[in-house]
Amino acid sequence: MTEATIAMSVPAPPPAADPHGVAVVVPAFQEGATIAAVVERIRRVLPGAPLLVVDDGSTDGTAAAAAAAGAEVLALPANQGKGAALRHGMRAALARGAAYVATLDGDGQHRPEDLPRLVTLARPDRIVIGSRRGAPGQPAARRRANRVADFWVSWAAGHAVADSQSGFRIYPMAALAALDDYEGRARRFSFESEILIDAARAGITTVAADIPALYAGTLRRPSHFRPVADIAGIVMMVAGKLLARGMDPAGLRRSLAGRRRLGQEGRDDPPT
Ligand SMILES: Nc1nc2c(ncn2[C@@H]2O[C@H](COP(=O)(O)OP(=O)(O)O)[C@@H](O)[C@H]2O)c(=O)[nH]1
Ligand SMILES: [Mg+2]
Repeated sequence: MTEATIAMSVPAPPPAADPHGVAVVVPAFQEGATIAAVVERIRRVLPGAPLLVVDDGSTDGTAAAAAAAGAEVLALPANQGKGAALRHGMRAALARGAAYVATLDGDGQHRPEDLPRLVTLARPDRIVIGSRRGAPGQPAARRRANRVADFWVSWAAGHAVADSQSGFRIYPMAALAALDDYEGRARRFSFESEILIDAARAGITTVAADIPALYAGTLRRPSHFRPVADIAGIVMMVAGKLLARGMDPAGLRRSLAGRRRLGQEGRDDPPT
C-alpha cells in the first residue's frame, strides 16, 4: 500500500469547535454574591458569545446582578432545580444558533479563563468535561460521593468518565438533541449524569480537561448539592438504566479498562 492510500484510509478527525459557535449557559440559584464577576470574566474570554444566566427563583438579586454585568437572563418563576434550569438555558442557546453549549457554575468554582482551553477540545462527537479528578482541595465527603457517582455513571456509559459530577462542560449540539425526553424528571443534579449516559449510547463520548477543585474561599453559601440524597438519586437513575440492559457487563468491563488505561485511580472505587 502506498503512502497516499494509507493516508486516504485514515478518517479525518472531525473539526474542532469554532469558538464563534459556542454559547455559554450558567445556572444560578442564589448567586448574587458571585454572578456578576463570573459573567464579566466569561465575556472577557469569549467576547460576543451568547451568554445566558438561568436564574431559578433566586431572591438575592442574582438576576439583576447578572443582567447588569451583561448577561441575558432567563428568569424562571419558581425554583425548578439545576437540571431543569440547564435545559431551559440549553434550549435557548440552541435557538440562538449555537453548535456547542458550554456550561459552568455561577458560584465561581469554575474559572471562565479555562473556557478557551476546553473549547479547543470540543468536537461534534464528544462532551468536554472539566475534571477535578486528581486535583487536591475537594472536601473528603464530596470526593467520596463523586467517586461513587463516577463508578456508576462510567459503567452505564460504557467508558471511563473522569468527573461525572462536574458542571463545567462543553456539549456538542448532537448531545442535546433529546432534551425534551427529560421533561418532568431529572430536575436536580441527576440530569448531568443521565445526559452523559444517554449521549454515550448515541455514540457521543467524553474527554477530560484538568481543572482545579476550588472550594476554600470560593464558597459563600452552602452547597445546593446534598451528597447522600443527590448521589442516591443518581445511583437509582443509573441502576434503572443498567437493569434495562441486563446490567450491561460489557459496559462495566469497558469502563474499568478505560479507568485503568487513564490511570484514574479506579481501585479505590466501590466494586458494588
Ligand atoms: N438554576 C438553578 N441553579 C442551581 C440550582 N441548584 C444549584 N444550582 C446551580 O448549580 C451550580 C452548582 O451548585 P452548587 O450548590 O454550587 O453545587 P456544588 O458546587 O456541586 O456544591 C451553581 O451554579 C448553582 O447556582 C437550582 O435549583 N437552580
Ligand atoms: Mg458550587
